[in-house]
Amino acid sequence: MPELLQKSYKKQLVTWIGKPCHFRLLYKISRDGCSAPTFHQKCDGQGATVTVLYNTNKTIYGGYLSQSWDSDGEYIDDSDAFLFRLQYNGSSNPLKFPVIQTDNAGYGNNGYGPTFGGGHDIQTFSGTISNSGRCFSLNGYFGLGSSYNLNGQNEQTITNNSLQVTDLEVYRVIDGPGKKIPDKPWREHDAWTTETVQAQKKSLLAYKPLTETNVGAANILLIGQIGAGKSSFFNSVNSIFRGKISSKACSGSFEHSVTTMYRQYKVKDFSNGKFLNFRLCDTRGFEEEFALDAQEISFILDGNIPDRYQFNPLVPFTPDTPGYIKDPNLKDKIHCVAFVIDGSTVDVMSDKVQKQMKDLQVRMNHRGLPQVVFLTKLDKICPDVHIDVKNTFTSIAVCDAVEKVADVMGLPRAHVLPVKNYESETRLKTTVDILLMEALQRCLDFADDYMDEQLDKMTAEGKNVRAED
Ligand SMILES: Nc1nc2c(ncn2[C@@H]2O[C@H](COP(=O)(O)OP(=O)(O)OP(=O)(O)O)[C@@H](O)[C@H]2O)c(=O)[nH]1
Ligand SMILES: [Mg+2]
Repeated sequence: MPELLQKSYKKQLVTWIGKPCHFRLLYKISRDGCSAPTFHQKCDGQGATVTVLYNTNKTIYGGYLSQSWDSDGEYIDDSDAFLFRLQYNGSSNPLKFPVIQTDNAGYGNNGYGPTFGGGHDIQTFSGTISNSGRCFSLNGYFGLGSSYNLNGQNEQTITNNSLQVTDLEVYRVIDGPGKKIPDKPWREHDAWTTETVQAQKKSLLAYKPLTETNVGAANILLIGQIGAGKSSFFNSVNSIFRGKISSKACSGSFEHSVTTMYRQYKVKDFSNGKFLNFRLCDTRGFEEEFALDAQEISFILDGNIPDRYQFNPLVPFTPDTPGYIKDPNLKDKIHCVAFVIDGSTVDVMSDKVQKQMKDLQVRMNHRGLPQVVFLTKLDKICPDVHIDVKNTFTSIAVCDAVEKVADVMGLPRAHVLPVKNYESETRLKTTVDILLMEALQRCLDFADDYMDEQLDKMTAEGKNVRAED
């Protein structure tokens, strides 16, 4: 689950703390549960921390302690402590409130969540609080002004009078600047402008596989875990060329794969009614306990499985299955594979899932098939990208996820393509379009290389080459 604290607020906190430092998330009530013992278990003895509350009035406030939390029922003496407000009513509005009664800066009690000041200035919660729908109604209280100097502010202007929070996070404050990618992007990219969108569209509309291959449309296979965003990727690309958000392929979150039918989707450009010369082949997703049938995947790669084939996990596809394409040509085969991976799960990808991907890769490598990764849900990896997709190539979290996936998949970093699918948007966005079309264009370039290579092979052998397991 991603951190909520955006980069600009982190920078503000570093300025207030007054020395180079960075943050590591220790505790988050929406992830770990809102319970005083859990807070202490995760945060006691960790050194300096910052506690941040996000309330339903779009106000962000909290407190910093340079000393560790503990559970001994005593006050924590800390002359560097301060309370703060970062955001008020949805707008950035940072203010710092220094400690004045330093021996009462914090209060460590196993029955209490983060508590600041004698009195207490902020008592976040006690015991355990359950999540009531979209927020947590914390049972704490404010005694602001007891141990901290409010500089003329009050409970209303600091907290917007609410302990109803969507989240509460505690970060460990670590000395040193941390891994920093300055303002220079970690990957070169085109300008985030409508001109770029137009140029990308033009290039995709003009795309055509080499005439000698006799292939009318390049086939890109979308493959990956359930819920990774395969169908959403097709829907997103389709939306771009439709000129508005559309959701032709079923997408959503269910226990098992939402997609149960093999579909070779074509994309139509609504401005001229023509189809683009590629197909996005959407498969069902695999699960930790429910691998894809390896032979079935081979049939897909080799072009034996027809469009609209209904997957049946109990009865795998065989040459006797109705619709089996007996002598597929290059035009029926897959020309590039895109592993669709949910960026927000990269850190917790199980060994089983990694093994499934490796097994699939063996089959692809065997056929010399180019592979890329579409790293989806960037907005869930990094709060800055959630705010603006333009931050993708300066986001450390995205850069880390790209490196990690490249490592796991044994692919060059340049083959890992960050994307954000359309999911909650109601209108198209230049930035989202640019990432999607960049990823697609890369796939088509790789598909062309593959077809070119196959053509050479066929010419050399004087026949239609079919890969075998
Ligand atoms: N926030 C966010 N959500 C996304 C993104 N891409 C997909 N989703 C959501 O993730 C859920 C699953 O997406 P699908 O496109 O159905 O995933 P799939 O890979 O086709 O899943 P199966 O067909 O079940 O294997 C949906 O609720 C999408 O709205 C993304 O980039 N960001
Ligand atoms: Mg799907």
